[in-house]
Amino acid sequence: MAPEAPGSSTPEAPAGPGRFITLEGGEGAGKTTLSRALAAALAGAGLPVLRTREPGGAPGAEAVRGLILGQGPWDPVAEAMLHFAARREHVARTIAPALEAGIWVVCDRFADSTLAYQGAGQGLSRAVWEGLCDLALGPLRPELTLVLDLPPDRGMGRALSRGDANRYEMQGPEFHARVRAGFLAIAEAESGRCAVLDAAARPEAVLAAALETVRARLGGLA
Ligand code: T5A
Repeated sequence: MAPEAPGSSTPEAPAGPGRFITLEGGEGAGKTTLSRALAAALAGAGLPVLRTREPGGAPGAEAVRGLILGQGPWDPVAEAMLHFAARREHVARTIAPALEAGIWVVCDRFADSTLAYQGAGQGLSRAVWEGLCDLALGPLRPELTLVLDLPPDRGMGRALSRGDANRYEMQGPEFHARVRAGFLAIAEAESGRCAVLDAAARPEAVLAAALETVRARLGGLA
């Protein structure tokens, strides 16, 4: 369902006909690679697709991304609020209009990343995360979340091979182990929405598993 529009007093907007898929996982798990391939496959099947990412995905949200990744350290609640401020802009300006227009949205990271990184990783309470979800997203939640699971040392090896580590990538192995466990706990608790994919597989195999899951859970693909 679409979120409440900024400034609107209507708590719940009507559901849009588009489909909302999110990709989640730790550093270097292959989300960007999969989002490109998945969006291309959906478009190849004749579906209207929008590929987007967090933090970012709208002009204001991209500006907040610069604050989150370029500055800090932040107080953990302030950091979570920055992620949700960016997310609210992203939803209001990009995701909700696309869903309302019948577009399939493939989003690289979403609210589960805040629960895994700021919650499991940095100690933010689930109650605060839930409050921020309700405030920023209204009833909007992804229909399908693909969790790319990979041992953190392998993912970090992939991410660091690009040579431009961000603030989160520079955290120690215990942090990344907690983030991985956080994503797996989310997937286990919400198995109807989430599917865990083996991100150690070759990119073509990860795409095949993703497409099989999309077909099984959402339909709409030949
Ligand atoms: N964050 C974000 C929070 O803390 N809270 C939040 O709420 C949100 C939304 C964003 C950072 O912000 C944090 C998490 C992040 O640290 P970012 O720069 O957007 O940072 O980076 P990430 O989202 O982490 O994405 P990465 O670019 O690090 O990794 P990806 O997208 O998972 O991986 P990808 O596809 O770029 O691949 C990395 C490398 O591996 C290769 C690719 O070719 C590439 O070289 N690769 C594979 N190699 C072998 N087998 C495969 N299957 C492969 N797939 C990809």
